[in-house]
Parts: sequence; C-alpha cells; structure tokens
Amino acid sequence: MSQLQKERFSDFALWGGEPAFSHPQHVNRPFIANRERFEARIRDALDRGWLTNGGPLVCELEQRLADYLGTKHCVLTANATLGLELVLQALKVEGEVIMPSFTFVSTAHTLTKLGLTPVFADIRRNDHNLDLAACEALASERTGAIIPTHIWGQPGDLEGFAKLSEQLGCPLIYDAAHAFDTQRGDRWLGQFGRAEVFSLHATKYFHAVEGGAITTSDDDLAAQIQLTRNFGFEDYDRVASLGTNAKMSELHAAMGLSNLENIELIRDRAHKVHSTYSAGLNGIAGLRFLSLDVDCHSNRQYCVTEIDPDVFGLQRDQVITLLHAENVFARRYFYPGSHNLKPHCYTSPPPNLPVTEEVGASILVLPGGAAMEADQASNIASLLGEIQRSADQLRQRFAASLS
Ligand code: T4K
Repeated sequence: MSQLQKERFSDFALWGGEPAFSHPQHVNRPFIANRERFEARIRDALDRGWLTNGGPLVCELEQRLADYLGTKHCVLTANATLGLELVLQALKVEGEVIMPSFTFVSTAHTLTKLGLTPVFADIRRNDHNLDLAACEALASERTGAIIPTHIWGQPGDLEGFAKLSEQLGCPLIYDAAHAFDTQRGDRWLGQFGRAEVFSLHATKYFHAVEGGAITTSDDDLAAQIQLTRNFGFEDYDRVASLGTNAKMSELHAAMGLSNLENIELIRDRAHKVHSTYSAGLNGIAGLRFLSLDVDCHSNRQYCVTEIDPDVFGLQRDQVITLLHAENVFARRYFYPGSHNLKPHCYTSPPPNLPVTEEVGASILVLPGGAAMEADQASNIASLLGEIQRSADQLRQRFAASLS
C-alpha cells in the first residue's frame, strides 16, 4: 500500500514520515508464471529419480528455446557466467577482449580468470550500448574477441559489430543476459554473432531460478560446450577434453519450462509496468526515462532512468537514499563500471570512459518486470514526482544533516 502526497520534508520516511510502501519494492523480483505447472514438473522429476546431468526437462527446454528463438542450437548451463566461460574456451580466444565497462562485472571477471585481458570501451549516451567507434579505436591484432552487451534488453549496432569482427577475424559473442524475448526487426536476439549468452537468473525477464542459455548456429561450438559443461565426458568413462561442472539441473529446467509456456503473460505484465512508468515519469524535471528504439521490440524488463541533478534539484544518490527509506530499492546498475571495480581497477593507464562515468553517476534503475503490478509503478512514479517537487527543502535538509 502506498502513502503518497508527501509535501514537507518530514513527510518523507528518511525524516520520520511513514514509508510510501509497507513492503520492500525490489528491482526485478522473480516472477513465477505458473506455480502449479512448476510443482507438477518437480513432482514428476522426483518420481523419475532423474534430477540433473542432461535430464529430459533440460533437453526439452533446450529444444523449446531453440525453436522459440529460431536458433540452430541452444545449450543450457548453470548460469550465464559459466556459459560465457565455456564459449570463450571452446573458441580458444586469446589476448584482448573488447567489452563495455558498463555491464555486470561477471564478464570482466571471467576474462581475467581465463588469462584474457578485458579492454573496456565506452558506451553510447542515448541507449547505453557499446559504442562501435570506440571499439574500432581500441581494436588491434591483439583483439581476440568482442563481447557487447544488449544492455537493458536493447540491441546496439548489430551490423557494425558483425563487420568489425569480420575485419578483425575474431569472434563476436553477445552478452544477451538482459535480452530474452527481444527482436530487432523480425529477428530474435539470440540469432546474432558467433554465440549469444542469456542469463536465466531469478531476476531476469525469463528465468529458471539460475541458468544460462547459449544460442549458436555453430555445430562444433554447441557440441564442445555440451561436453565441457559436463567435465568433458563423452561417455561413461571417456573424457574428451578439459571441462567443468556447468550443468543445469532438472529443477531449474522445470521453472524455465513453466515460465516459457507463459511468456505472453510475462510480456504483457512487464510491458504494462514499463508503459506505466513511461507515462507517470513524463514531465518530472531532470528525470529521463530511457526510451526504446522504435525498430526494436524489447522485453522492457528494465525500467531505467537518469537523474540530472542540476535540473532535478537533488543528486542521484540523495534520491536513492530517499527511495530506500520509502521501501523502494532502486539500484545503480552498473555503477561505478567494471573498470572501477577490483581487480580491474588496477589497469594502468586507466581507460578513458567519459560516457560510462557520466551514465554511472546518473543512473537509477527502478523496480520493474512482470512480478510488479502497474499500480506500484504508478505509485513509484508519483513518489519521484513528490521528491522532485520537494527537492529544494530536501536538499537543504541533506545539507543540514551534514553540518
Ligand atoms: N551479464 C549481464 C549484463 C548481467 O546483468 C548478468 C547478471 C550476467 C551477465 C551474469 O548472469 P548470471 O551468471 O547471473 O546468470 C543481480 C543478479 O544476481 C545477476 O544475475 C544480474 N546480472 C544482476 C544485474 O543482478 P545483484 O548482485 O544485483 O543481485 P541482488 O541479490 O542484489 O538482487 C537483485 C534484486 O533482485 C534485488 O533488488 C533483490 C531482488 N531479488 C533477488 C533475488 C535473487 C529478489 O527479489 N528475489 C530473489 O530471489 O545481481
């Protein structure tokens, strides 16, 4: 339940008012699209006594995802981080890998763990996707791969990156962690590059509690990952290569299947929340709601805003502090950028990423996705309006609390 109409600073929870929400509003809470079907699948799996190691539910989900996305192969893994690791190893990537700093730190960690060098390139101001020109400037004979992220579920310059990877003769691998159920024109994301890696983490639009899905049209790559996710076993006691344990369990696949067969419901709910924000946030001075590329049918899982402090009247971090007190747990994804996090921050000289720094300082990701009700989004938008209208009082109050 939301208590709105906050006018004086003392109405705000940070200074003693009642929180606008009685329960925490988290960014992208897991949505369980059909609990009954999930529970039925779990019961079947328990009865079968087959719980992991390439069971029937994992095989079914792989086939259904490949059919849905129109890709030749889909290989499921325990999570996207391990999925990317397996792709890089299978493709024998060496040297430097060009990637955005403005993404989840898992990619930079994976590269470093494999002895590769992340080379951080800047992003575009309008949609936060990797900047092609910045990548071209960093490309060299040392470049072993390029890994753009379809950030917030929107693709960047797909054609430009395809061309660049061809020129360099190195693989283009998409981090599609945010991008399930998104199309560019009439093609699903999942069909681009040498491989795409989706995250099926609980906070994602389409999830399997934990999981990764690698899509590719490369037969050898798919076959290699199928081996390496299971210690390299090709038979009961024959090991074909080095490998690890990156298998998805049947219980996770049960959640994935139950969500996939309700994808329209997920889409409908996530889109409603997104469009409610779009309308509700419109006109709040100094707050920009990230708009969507008209040629892209995005899943709209992420509800992303930027705060311009000079116009809004408060710093982004002051807004976050106020929201958290009101039980709205907005996040600063992907502040401060991977290049500022350990151990990647020790690179000398540090990369020059002005747009990454600027966006990281202004970003505010709001609770969104299918698990939310549109009413809640509307109330959060109104709360942000109240905060902006009271910005002068609130700013003075912050200043007084420091003195
Ligand atoms: N590439 C990109 C671009 C990614 O965003 C990610 C993951 C990856 C690669 C790697 O994919 P995986 O290897 O994870 O498959 C979360 C997720 O853990 C992470 O998967 C995700 N990106 C990232 C953007 O968000 P944290 O550290 O922010 O998680 P946490 O625990 O703070 O939870 C996020 C929000 O969700 C909170 O507001 C609380 C809420 N929540 C979370 C869980 C787990 C719930 O309400 N219920 C839950 O069960 O990383």
